[in-house]
Amino acid sequence: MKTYQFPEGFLWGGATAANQIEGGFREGNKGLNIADVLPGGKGRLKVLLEPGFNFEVNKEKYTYPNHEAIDFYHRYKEDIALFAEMGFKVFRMSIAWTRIFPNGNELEANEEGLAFYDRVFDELYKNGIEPVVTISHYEMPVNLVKKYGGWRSREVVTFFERYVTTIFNRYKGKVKYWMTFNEINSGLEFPIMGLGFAIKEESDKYQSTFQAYHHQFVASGIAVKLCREMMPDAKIGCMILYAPVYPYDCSPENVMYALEESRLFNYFCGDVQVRGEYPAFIKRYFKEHNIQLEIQEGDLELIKENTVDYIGFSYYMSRTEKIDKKPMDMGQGNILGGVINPFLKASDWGWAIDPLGLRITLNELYDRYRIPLFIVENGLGAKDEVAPDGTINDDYRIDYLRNHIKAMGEAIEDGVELMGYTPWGCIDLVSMSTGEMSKRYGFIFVDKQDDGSGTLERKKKKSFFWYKDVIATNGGKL
Ligand code: BGP
Repeated sequence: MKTYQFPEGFLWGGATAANQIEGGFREGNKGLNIADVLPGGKGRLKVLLEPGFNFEVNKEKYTYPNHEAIDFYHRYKEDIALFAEMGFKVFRMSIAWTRIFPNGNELEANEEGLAFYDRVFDELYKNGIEPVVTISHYEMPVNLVKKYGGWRSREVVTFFERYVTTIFNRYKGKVKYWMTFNEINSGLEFPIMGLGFAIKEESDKYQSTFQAYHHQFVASGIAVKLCREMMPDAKIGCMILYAPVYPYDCSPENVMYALEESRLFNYFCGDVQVRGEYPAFIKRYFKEHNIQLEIQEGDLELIKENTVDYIGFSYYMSRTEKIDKKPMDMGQGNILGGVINPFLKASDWGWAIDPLGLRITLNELYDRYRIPLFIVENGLGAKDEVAPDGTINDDYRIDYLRNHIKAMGEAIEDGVELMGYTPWGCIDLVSMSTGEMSKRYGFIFVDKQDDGSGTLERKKKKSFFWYKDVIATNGGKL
């Protein structure tokens, strides 16, 4: 079997987000964020469209899986010890904005929240693990959503700047790798998570969405600038949800359509954050959809001068497109749309499994941007069973990850500069799109069920031991 060479110092690890692991949703003066008011269940991203949804907690009507999540808030020491046992070099996590500024717009930061992340970072260092921190991972303060309409409002940029200045100041000696907005482009598909608003009106689809993006790009420019000034040794990246878009067939119309879809979804945000300017294709799109951005003096210079150091991205699936798709062509559960690709199998949630697509992605991104890449999410959501002897034999997960790591090895041979790999949900956590616990990604099983029951006990799956070997051999043994 072919073996692969990964660069020395390759950043092997795992990835999570505060709202999906911490729990303690009201502890330490934490305020409510978007994830706290999203009920559990498959339709959770759609519930916002229900008339009268008011971004409040209504426990009579709904359950809220993020409120307790997997209780990392109290169990972080145990979890970090398990990550260290696997040999993690890095751990991707996020800071919950609402632990630091409970309402998002206070003048003073919340010391209890700041102290919590100090404890987590210290514990990571004690275990030889470097944190990789996402500044904003689908955790916008509810107050900013209700009062300001999320990123629609320019004022949110000021609040974000205060939040970023505070955490940079506090953690500047402790965090070397930062990322601004998780899956920034996802707002085009599910705007509530990243942009802080539901698509309700026609203007939200075009005008408000892209105005909100402009505000995020300015916010990102500010974060990069502050990072350079305050932490000259740190690296700061963007974070993109990447899914290569294949044309369904070789008809030039479908090829062009796939190209347009890919540019809008995969490249629009990257072009602004990496190249520092709005690309020509988006200017045409703005014209065609009558979008007029309000741009303040200095915004474009700020964006141009403060581009990111690396590209963090998530990769779960590819997408296949044709212009005249009919409902019967479309897959079940493919969160990004598109038609069924007859060459690929899909996960139980209908996400197309495509390891070669990862090699394609790495090459496409590197060809376009020529800066280091970091795969900060990848993995298989699956239902795991605990056997009567207590073991969890997740060979399907090992297969999935092995094939994706091989694709990374090939891309490195192609010449791609890849910094690291942090598979998603290295410990079972609450699923973003469904709010379920039973959609599991982890190397570590957490005894918690969809209805909230369970002891929260942690158990090592078979993949735990496999991944430990992968890291120990720097990808030599897959
Ligand atoms: C990404 C998000 C994560 C995560 C992952 C898996 O889009 O950044 O927060 O949840 O997808 O998705 P899901 O939990 O829906 O399976």
